[in-house]
Amino acid sequence: MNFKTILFSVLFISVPITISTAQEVPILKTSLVGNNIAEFIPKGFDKNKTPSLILVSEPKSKGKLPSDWSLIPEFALKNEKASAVLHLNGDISLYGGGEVTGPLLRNGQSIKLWNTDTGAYSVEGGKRLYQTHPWVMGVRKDGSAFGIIFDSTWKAELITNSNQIIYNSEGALFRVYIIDRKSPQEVIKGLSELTGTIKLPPRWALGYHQCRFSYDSEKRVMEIADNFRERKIPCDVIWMDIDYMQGYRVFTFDSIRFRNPKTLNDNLHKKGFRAVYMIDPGVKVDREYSVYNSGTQNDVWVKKNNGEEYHGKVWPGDCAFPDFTSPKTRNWWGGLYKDFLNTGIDGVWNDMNEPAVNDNDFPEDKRLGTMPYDTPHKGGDNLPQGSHLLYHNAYGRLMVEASYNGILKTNPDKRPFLLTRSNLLGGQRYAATWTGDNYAGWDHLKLSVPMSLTLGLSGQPFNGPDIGGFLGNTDGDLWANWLGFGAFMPFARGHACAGTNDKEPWAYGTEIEKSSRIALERRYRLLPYLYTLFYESSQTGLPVMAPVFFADVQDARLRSEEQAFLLGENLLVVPAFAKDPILPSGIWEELSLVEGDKQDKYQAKLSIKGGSIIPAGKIIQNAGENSFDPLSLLVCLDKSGNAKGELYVDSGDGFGFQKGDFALLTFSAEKKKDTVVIKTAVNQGKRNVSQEIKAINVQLFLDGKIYTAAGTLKDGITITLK
Ligand code: NBV
Repeated sequence: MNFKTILFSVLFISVPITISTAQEVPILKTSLVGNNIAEFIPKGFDKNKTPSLILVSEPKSKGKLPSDWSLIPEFALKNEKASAVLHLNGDISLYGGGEVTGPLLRNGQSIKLWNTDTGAYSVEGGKRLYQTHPWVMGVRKDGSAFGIIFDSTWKAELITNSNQIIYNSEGALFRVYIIDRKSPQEVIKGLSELTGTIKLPPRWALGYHQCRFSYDSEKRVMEIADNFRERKIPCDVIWMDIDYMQGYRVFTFDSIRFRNPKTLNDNLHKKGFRAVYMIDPGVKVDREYSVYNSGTQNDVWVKKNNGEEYHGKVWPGDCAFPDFTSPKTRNWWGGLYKDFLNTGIDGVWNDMNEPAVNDNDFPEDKRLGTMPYDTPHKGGDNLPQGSHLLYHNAYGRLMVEASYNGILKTNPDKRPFLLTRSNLLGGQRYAATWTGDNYAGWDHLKLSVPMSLTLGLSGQPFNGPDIGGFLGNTDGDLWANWLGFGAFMPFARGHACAGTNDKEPWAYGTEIEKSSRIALERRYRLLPYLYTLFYESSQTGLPVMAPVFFADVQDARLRSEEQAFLLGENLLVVPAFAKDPILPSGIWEELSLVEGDKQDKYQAKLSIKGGSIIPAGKIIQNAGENSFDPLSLLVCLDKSGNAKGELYVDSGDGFGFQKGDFALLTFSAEKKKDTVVIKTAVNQGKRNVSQEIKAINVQLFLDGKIYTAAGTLKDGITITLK
């Protein structure tokens, strides 16, 4: 600590004022821990004060930092609070920070890293949300880029000014990792080398999800499901929000309204739906309740400094909270999923895991909305004992680790699908996410694009907003506009808060229902492409939904475009609301995927990139139906008359793909005089797809015209351009 005490004389009174200045902390060790990834360890860093919950594993030194390495953090301590600064030179576009409101381009922005239940994004002007991503990416003028991880979970703020990046924490010294590579895409790959990637989701999770707080009886759930099928609106998942529980007790079912969860789930399955149920961390303090009693017996609860159980109010009233820092607690929590999932539940939704605590009965200046900062957490294995100030930002992340492992243990042959509201950088390894409680307004509709893009640029590709807006009533116009592009976001779910109007695709009359059907049919046609993108993302960490500047990282015009976005590299999505979006140059041909889509004012405009082949399927009602009957190849040639694309195929669930039961097909097109020849090859994998993919239809988009041809995988296809 470095205190300067100044005696301040005001009139005749001497007032001692203590001013503390930050003390610089030298760097103890630097090394390369990957391809152009540097590690910086400040002197005095102690893993027992700042453990890493972000990195996938402990980095190993791979040699010395090159002498011309330019980005070096400066560490400091002030009143035992550690910070780091990076000085930037030149014109750099900044991105990242995870779940943020405000613009995609983060120059001149700041956020607070303290996971908070922030309905309508209203806390601190939307600068503090549900998740923590101490991560910034910078893209230089020439398209080369760097990324910085501040490897800490302590309460913090992150300031991204054009000339310096500042990370001020309220805790001990931490390590910094800097990736410096030739493009933002390579930097994101570096991020995933350090923090991991998403796991390949089950194919059904890429379909449309319908949610409400809450469909509150088995009967209502089936009515919703039946409506989708009768109206022929594609949908894969119906969600059960908290009202399915018995008095909000997690892992229970209401004895009247959800009396037969097994039958309900079976009935949903018969109609091609999956069922996702909510689980919160707060466990009702109730001595008649088996989960509470079992937690007490296993000594899993967070306890106060005086050794008493910490209790906080959530939905069920007074709750105890599992101390997820302890491996024993995580294991216990994971075990609770067994009987629960055995009712046929397909996926889990972890909510309120900031953790959010309702302390509204406290005077305003005493409210924290979570546990007191000094509440201790046990730790265990490689996590030290530590305060809530250290572990708060990791609470959701540790909860989803426990949930993920429990779900996988129960159903080892299925890919877990888990959605979480709170998380931490690197937590994409366990769960997908959504952007919390937005509201039904045009500003939040527009904001949902940069929010999702920024999560994708922060290692979390599997994300999306509550389509239609959660809080407040939604009108048909807003709904259809939102779904018109939301249908192309990685996680596509409609949701609605209790007390708001019905927000299903048919709730706004026949015109909007028709537009909703078109939007979702378009998504379902693109499932083969989308699934391929998720597969690639699970390998590389690259975002599924990417900013337009990814199309040309040297084109300075594109750096702040946040209305239009890319799906993968080959599809450009321009939402109907977009006014004068800045689009990448080069060949882009407009696509039609469903009859009438181009004429419908709510649909996003979709364009295929020159040089690419997008695999598409037929319109199906759920992801379990055969998409490839026939497979469509959408082809757009580059300037030299070539195009290529990929399709990943596997069984859609389970882990057979890890043993080779998949096929990665590659397609190529080549123009020779008046013909275009399309060839396919199996590039990787042992799956025989000849039974799945029998016929192929090709649509070639060339100079505003469409040419079609049909063929088979084996024979290849030739299109005559006359
Ligand atoms: O469980 C109810 C809601 C849920 O619908 C929403 O998606 C979460 O973000 N939950 C928050 C609790 C509070 C809602 C006001």
